[in-house]
Amino acid sequence: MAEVIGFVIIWILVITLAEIGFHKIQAHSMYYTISNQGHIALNAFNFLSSWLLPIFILIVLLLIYVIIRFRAPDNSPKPSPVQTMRNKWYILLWVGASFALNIMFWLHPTAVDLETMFANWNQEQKQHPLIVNVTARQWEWIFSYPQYGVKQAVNAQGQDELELPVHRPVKFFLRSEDPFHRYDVYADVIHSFWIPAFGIKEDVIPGETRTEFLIPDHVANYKTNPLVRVQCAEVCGPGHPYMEAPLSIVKAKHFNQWIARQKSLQAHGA
Ligand SMILES: [Cu+2]
Repeated sequence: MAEVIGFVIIWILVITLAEIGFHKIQAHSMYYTISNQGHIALNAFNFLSSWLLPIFILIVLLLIYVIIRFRAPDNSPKPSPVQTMRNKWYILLWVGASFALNIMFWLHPTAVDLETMFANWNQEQKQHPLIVNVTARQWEWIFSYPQYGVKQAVNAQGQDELELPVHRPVKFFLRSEDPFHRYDVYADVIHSFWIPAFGIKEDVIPGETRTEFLIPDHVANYKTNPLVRVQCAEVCGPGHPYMEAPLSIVKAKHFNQWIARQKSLQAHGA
């Protein structure tokens, strides 16, 4: 019994240290999250991590404890006399606890957060969302803004770029290029639309149209933070690592100026 109590005390001590360390890392976050969807995902990640740390530590401590405690004496060739195969209470506790934890994680964060996301999408649908058509091809991201008649948004150097107004819902339609709608060798391959700062990643599949819905909640720029970019996250050929595009989130006023600039570039055949 004393051994069990000692083990539990050590377990709690290590958990305390690990959780303190984990919260320190969170405070100086390695993540940079600037979308409503991203915050939901990040909170879920943090919640699950803080629950999984004690379980991980329990397993590692048990392993170390068992290795030391039940080590066979150096010069004894015979096996230990009593071999306990089963302990009813141990099995009940282990299975019961695993079951309870899984049910809990399914309810929160999975079901609760999905409900929140669906509610957000219903709400955002009513708020005149910005539509961005995204076309992935080897090896380029093409962004068009059908509500503004902008066919391909580019910067001064003629490179594709994505610009979004802050606090306005945006709906991305994601397609892999298929210029002749033949789903054959002319169609492009599978890509993956990843914006690290938004906490979203969605495969872009030839012949399918997929969507992403979110609200950017900070003015930000790829120049100050490389996580603010579009990156392909599905190996799609030799150009894959360079299949990225800069992203800027700007105030509504600047977005309108940017749209005007895109239209004049387009009019002048740039
Ligand atoms: Cu790729």
